[in-house]
Amino acid sequence: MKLSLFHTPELTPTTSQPACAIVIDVLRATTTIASALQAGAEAVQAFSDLEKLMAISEQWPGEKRLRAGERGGQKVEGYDLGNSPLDCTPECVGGKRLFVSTTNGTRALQRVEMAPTVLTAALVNRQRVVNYLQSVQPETVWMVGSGWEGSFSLEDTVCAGAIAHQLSQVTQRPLMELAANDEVVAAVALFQQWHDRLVDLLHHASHGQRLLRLGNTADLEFCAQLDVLTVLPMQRERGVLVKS
Ligand code: 3SL
Repeated sequence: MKLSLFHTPELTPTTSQPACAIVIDVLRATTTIASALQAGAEAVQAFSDLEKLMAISEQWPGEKRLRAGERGGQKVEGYDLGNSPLDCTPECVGGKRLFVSTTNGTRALQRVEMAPTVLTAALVNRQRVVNYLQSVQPETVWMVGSGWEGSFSLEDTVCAGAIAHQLSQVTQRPLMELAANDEVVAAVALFQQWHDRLVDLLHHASHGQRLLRLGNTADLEFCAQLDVLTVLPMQRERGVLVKS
């Protein structure tokens, strides 16, 4: 198994595909996807385009769908939900399909949707992703950070580092053997420095600060938790993630 990290969808190669792609958007899309599926949502269907989301979700029974939209950190007007993992209670999302569009996370998903296996990861379900990699041993694994509008993000990088670090521990394979690019080594160093202060790191992150300005302190605290969810979101068909 060889692990690579690409910090943004834009930096992710388009000329080849990995055996397994892992999309990361700690703040907050992949944390929300994990929370929704853990709480019993039937599936999460991701769209980069709001018009397409509206058109496709219109064909779904009204009582079985929720539209979740975020732009600039805020809920899209007229949608049922924004992008807060804290809204994903069993009462709210149980048995429903979430039709979701966010600024960066759904674009990252689209970038790798053709890979044979597509997973989503966040700090909250890190261990579950590591368990999958340890048991399936895909030959090439790409971790794809969502970043923010094309630029690097601390929170996605620290999550990639948390995955690589734990995988190296459980497989007893040195990081230098697992890592296929320098980004993985740097991400592990970031995780090692901040692993016991993840919430502080999220407060330093530029998107963390944006969310704090919008009053989302509780979301940052939730998203900073390591290994609290046991769900593995996996793409079943293009753009549709289910609990595996
Ligand atoms: O960019 C995204 O995909 C979102 O996760 C951003 S936010 O945290 O909902 O603002």
